[in-house]
Amino acid sequence: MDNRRKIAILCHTSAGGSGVVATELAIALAGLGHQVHIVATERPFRLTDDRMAIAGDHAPALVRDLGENPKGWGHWLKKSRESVLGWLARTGRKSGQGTLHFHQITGADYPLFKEPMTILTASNALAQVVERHGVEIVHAHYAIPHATSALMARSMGLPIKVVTTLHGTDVTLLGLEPAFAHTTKHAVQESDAVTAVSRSLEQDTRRNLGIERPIHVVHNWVDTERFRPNPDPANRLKYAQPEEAILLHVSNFRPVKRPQDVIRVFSAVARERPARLLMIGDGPARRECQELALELDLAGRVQFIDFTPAVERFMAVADVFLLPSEEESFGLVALEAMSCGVPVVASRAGGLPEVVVEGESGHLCPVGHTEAMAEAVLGILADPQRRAEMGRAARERAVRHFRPEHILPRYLEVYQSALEGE
Ligand code: GMT
Repeated sequence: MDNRRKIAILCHTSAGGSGVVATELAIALAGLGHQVHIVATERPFRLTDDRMAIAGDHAPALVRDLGENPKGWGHWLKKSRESVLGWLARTGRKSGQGTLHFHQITGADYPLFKEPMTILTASNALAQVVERHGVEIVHAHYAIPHATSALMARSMGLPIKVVTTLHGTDVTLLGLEPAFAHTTKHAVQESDAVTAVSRSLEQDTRRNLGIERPIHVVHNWVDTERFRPNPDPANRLKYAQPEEAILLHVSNFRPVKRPQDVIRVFSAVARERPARLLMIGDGPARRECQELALELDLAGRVQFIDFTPAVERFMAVADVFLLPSEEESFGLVALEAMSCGVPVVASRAGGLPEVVVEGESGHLCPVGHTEAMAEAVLGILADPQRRAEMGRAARERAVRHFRPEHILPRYLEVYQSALEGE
């Protein structure tokens, strides 16, 4: 796409992959020269201050302008911009100075309303942004409720195309709930273009919702400059003794992640060799995980660390990354770990086989088979040379297939096809 576009991105802001993907996409699009508007209830957690130069607040929308203050872009954006600019140069496309704005969706504060009115307030905020800034494309991340809000804005007669990205649980869990099934199907059917983050999710969407329309598969990407191997013995010593292996899990501790399985896998590993487990993040099942760790006599060997946007610090010290999810449409955290050169032991669920190659960049085991996962971990740890080879293969796979310049053009093609009416 050669023209600068005006794009609004509607996303969830809590610690979760869909918000990460939306944020990274927004930053990269601005880096390419497009005018990008993030519309959300609060600033997405990965859109940290150092990644967004503050140009001032303008009521009612908070507007922060990256383009006018490129010095504030920080290391990541510089690198990302360089890699995207490299891609532009190679493909003969033009670049330019883009802008990134954040618009906060404000709540409806009226005593009659007991329920949150997010669908309405989001579509209203979107309509304002579209009118004020001439937005042409609204990219809704996660069908519920964002695609519905975007469609509502379009039905107000605004000249926008709605692109919806399905991230996983919006289809695999929520889309199946009777409370959401009809509205999710409607959102997917009526969007001008739809993407899914894996082939597996594309197939689940067709199967679960009975959808026949085209769905473009656009995988998650990883910034391989930021997520890179960084062997630093001093950093490692903060978490474990030299002879101890470090296992790592990062998630929002929702039941779908099966975080208790991580504790069980670790328990079996720790019976056989010195090891530590780092559990990063927070969510509904964290307390249960802490209790299970105590019950299994693992106190002192499992460390729970609150969610941090700088997860790469922990990935750099890990020997194996664990992701035993029940469902996982892609597994962005697994890809980030691979990019840091860390082999992954995960469940053979959803799109994970599209990310982790069995026996090469890690191991995939049936969901809930914690003994098999522990064996896989012990196998990797038993042979340091093999572990290093797997780590290299994991990194190579991330670099070869999942860098922004591989994935970003796919989104641009989807935007183009939506503008042309598919
Ligand atoms: O994984 C989560 O709990 C968060 C969730 C989200 O929607 O924020 O992540 C989903 O989207 C990510 C980005 O596309 C994918 O990498 C994750 O695999 C997917 N999570 C699940 O399918 C459980």
